[in-house]
Amino acid sequence: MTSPLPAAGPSPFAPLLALAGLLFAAACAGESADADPAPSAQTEIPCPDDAEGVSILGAWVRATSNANGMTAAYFNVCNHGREAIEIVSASTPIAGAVELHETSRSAGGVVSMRPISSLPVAAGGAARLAPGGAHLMLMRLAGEIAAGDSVPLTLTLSNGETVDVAATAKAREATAH
Ligand SMILES: [Cu+2]
Repeated sequence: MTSPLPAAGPSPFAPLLALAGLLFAAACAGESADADPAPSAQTEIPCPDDAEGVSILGAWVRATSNANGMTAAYFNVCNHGREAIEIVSASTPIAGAVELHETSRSAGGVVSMRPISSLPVAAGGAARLAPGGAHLMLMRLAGEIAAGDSVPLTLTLSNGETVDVAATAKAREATAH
């Protein structure tokens, strides 16, 4: 996939905002193209027994050379508490905005993606953010994200607490186009 942005130098925000719809569509297509065709075989999430509160496991961000563009972040969430919680927002210093998104595939195989207001995690339960499903969409990136980079994420929970996690950037795997 190539950048939808024109090959220009630093540009003001106005053209970027005008392109926001296009960028969104491109990011959605890129996200869904990596959808795992059979994720149901690995739905078990190994949560640590000795943890408290909320723990975040295996956080990673898809590396991208598209500065000013978008990418997605994924992780597993374990809720060790006795109360259900929701992830209600997220932020990172390297992106202008972060949204919670859900990718779904219709019975006819049509993949679509939409913002969701929160991501619930049951008491004693877990949730998985993974390609083809829920993810964080990092938008208006401050620059490129190279494989191996560490991306700091701050998650805000419905109880007002925040959780900091470092996500490791990984290259897009086996992409031919
Ligand atoms: Cu998305």
